[in-house]
Amino acid sequence: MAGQNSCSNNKKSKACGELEEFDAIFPAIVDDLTKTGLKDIEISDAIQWFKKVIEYNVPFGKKNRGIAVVTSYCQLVTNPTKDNIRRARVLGWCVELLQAYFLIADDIMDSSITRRGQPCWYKKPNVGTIAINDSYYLESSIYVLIKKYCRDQPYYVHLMELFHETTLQTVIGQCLDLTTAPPQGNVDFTNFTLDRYSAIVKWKTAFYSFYLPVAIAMYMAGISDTETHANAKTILLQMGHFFQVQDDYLDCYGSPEVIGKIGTDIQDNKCGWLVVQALNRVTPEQRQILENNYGRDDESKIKRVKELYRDLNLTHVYTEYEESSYKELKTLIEKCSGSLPKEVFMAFADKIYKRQK
Ligand code: DMA
Ligand code: MG
Ligand code: MG
Ligand code: MG
Repeated sequence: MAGQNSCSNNKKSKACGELEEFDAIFPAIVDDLTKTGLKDIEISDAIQWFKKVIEYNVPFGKKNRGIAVVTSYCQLVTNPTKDNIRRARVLGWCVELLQAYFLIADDIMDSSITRRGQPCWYKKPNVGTIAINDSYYLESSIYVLIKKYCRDQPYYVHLMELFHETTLQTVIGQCLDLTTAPPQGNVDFTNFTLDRYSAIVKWKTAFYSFYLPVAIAMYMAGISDTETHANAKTILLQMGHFFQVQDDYLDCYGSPEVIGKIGTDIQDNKCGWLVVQALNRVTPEQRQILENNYGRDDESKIKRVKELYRDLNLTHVYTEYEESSYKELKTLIEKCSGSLPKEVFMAFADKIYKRQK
């Protein structure tokens, strides 16, 4: 029976999905983070503000990352206790807090308009640059929760180090992403290589979106040896690469109503998957067209880039890539799972393969 003391990771309990159980503890998380501060008149105005920050920015995503902590944990441990399942859910929300922290900042840096079907937080009239401080708040709140729920656990230090290291990795990735995309009009494709692309997506996306949730579950389950972690990382980083290729594809071809955000990669001059593929296929004339039109916030220039993508048949290139990379991923799972159940990886892979959002 799925309920407070079980997680819905197996086929039998699929009807009552983990998502509902996961969402059900969100109000308690908000309480944990705000209850004491709201009673302190000196800071209660700030905490009231932060309550809005959490409620606007944290709960409305797909929550694949947060839920992966819980489902992975339940696949690694037989008969998990009610308390440990709750811990896994709390740590899942910690991953969602980390994600919300990065997204608030990412939307400012990428000049995005919408996120998860609503205006980006910094775009709200009464928010603006206060969003920068709000992002720091969300990051800090992760450690409040880890301390409250896991301080007495043997894996506490592993968790602290893991969150700190993963944050640094993501910050490094965002730096690569942003500095490879010089500001408007300075188009220079010399760094737009597949190697640079792979580095950007590994650091900005794969560590925090794929390795982090599974690594948390592994530490909770008492699995901390470097070899098992290295093997899991190999699989999960490849999955993360695939996921960011999808994100880049959807930035151009996804519909905003479905993906909840309006793409900005072309005008932001990003070293995304589509432009790297295009550069590998262009004639010298087409390269000139790209140089004249990429990286400018101008509707007609964006349209010209998209026409070039169409001439190069990039949607077909993507479909082929999606098929072949899924096969490669399955082979890698067979090869590298070691002592870990393959289901941990397959369940995650099947959630993202052929996604529309
Ligand atoms: C996202 O890259 C990376 C982080 C760390 C948020 P992105 O800018 O392509 O993401 P999105 O398309 O969601 O803005
Ligand atoms: Mg972005
Ligand atoms: Mg970005
Ligand atoms: Mg994107």
